[in-house]
Amino acid sequence: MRPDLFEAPDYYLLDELLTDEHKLVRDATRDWVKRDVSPIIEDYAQKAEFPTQIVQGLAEIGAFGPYIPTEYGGAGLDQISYGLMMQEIERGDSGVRSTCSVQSSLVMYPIYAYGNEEQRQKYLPKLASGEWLGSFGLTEPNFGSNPGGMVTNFKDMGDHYLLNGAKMWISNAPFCHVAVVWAKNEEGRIHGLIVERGMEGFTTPETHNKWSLRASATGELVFDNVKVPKENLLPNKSGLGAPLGCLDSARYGIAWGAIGAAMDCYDTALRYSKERVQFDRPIGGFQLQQKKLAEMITEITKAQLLTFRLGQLKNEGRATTAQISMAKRNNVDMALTIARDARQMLGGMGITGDYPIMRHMMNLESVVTYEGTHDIHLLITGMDVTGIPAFK
Ligand code: TGC
Ligand code: FAD
Repeated sequence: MRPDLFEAPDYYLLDELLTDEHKLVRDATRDWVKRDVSPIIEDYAQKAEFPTQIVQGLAEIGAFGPYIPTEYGGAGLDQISYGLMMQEIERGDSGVRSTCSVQSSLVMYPIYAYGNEEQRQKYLPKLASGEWLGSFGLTEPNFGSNPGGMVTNFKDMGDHYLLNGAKMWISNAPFCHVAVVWAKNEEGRIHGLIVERGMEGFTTPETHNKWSLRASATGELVFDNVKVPKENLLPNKSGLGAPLGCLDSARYGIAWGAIGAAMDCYDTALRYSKERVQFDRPIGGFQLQQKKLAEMITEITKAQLLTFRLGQLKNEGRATTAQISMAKRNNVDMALTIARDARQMLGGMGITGDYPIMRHMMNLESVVTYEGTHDIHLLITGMDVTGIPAFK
């Protein structure tokens, strides 16, 4: 890939609304991405391999548990800093941001919010330091958009639980040390269990042949009579609302992350449009190309404003699930449209790994599907404004 010359667009001077801490976190993450992600990411995406060497760096910049209190090893930052971090990391690659989302919002968050003190002390510092990586098992082969139908289950055997079932499409599964797994008890109530690698009957086969998120490892979590110690059940919340509560936090991070991918595509296309000459003038001088660039910066700016306000609401504990859905859906769709237009602006060069656009575009096909599909988020908004659920 060519040198990373990224310059972030800030058309409405949003920087003026950020605190010094926000800017420090954002700039440190941006520098780290330029130094440690951009030079290697294309190669890893082409090889379909997760770059394990960046795990330590992610931990050092605070990307594992940005908003988890420092007493548990987290960075103790606010929600806007968390969002800016996700934006910068996804500017590098959605797969790398995925690893952070899973670790922070889908593994550390439920242990912090639904776990007891012993569980927090045992797992959170190791996850924050990157010594352990986690995964989150909600989706099953027959239950994706409808996780409430899950069939993975556990039985109370007196001194332990016996876990059976399978989860599919699980980020980080192939190498995770621990998995937060959602399963039904004998009464059909959903609970979270912490399953550790090495427990007999627990396997994590990798999912191959993905055209998207190639630098992120995806796999299954398979439970064949796994004996889970009773102390590994998350005691403080149960029901479908427990995993959905984690999704609120991860979807919020994705709303910011998608802006990063869009900014990278826009910035690349803008630079290219000034350099590439056809018919004796830079292609950026043609109205059709200017239309694309003007629409891109307009949509990025709208997404930045939407997300910044959402961050303020999240800091105040007032952001609703439906508001988060709107931002996730809008921003990922916006990024995907920009990636497709930016790719066209680069002509044939747009399909090569010399530029990041095609990789972003393919990654975003997963981002628009996971954490609730584009259509499910529309239905969440529809339900919120009408009061009538249209899922079933
Ligand atoms: P529904 O009846 O609406 O709700 C069941 C219970 O949950 C409560 N609830 C929530 N609680 C907390 N936070 C939320 N966001 C909540 N949303 C709902 C709700 O109040 C109710 O509570 P109670 O006490 O009344 O029982 O549930 P439903 O079965 O009708 O489903 C609703 C629907 C479709 C919106 C939901 O199932 C959904 O969001 N589906 C999408 C599934 C999804 O997003 N899966 C993501 C898997 S994880 C993933 O993709 C990780 S990718 C990671 C990466 O690599 O970055
Ligand atoms: P389905 O639910 O089968 O949906 C198929 C289509 O039907 C979609 O277009 C959907 O919008 C539509 N549809 C479904 N229901 C309705 C309805 N009621 N009304 C209208 N349309 C509907 N899951 C995890 O638990 N943990 C992870 O770490 C994780 N990582 C992932 C990583 C990747 C790369 C991918 C691709 C997925 C990951 N997922 C993970 C799973 C992801 O959350 C699911 O793929 C997603 O929720 C959709 O489920 P599904 O694929 O089964 O599609």
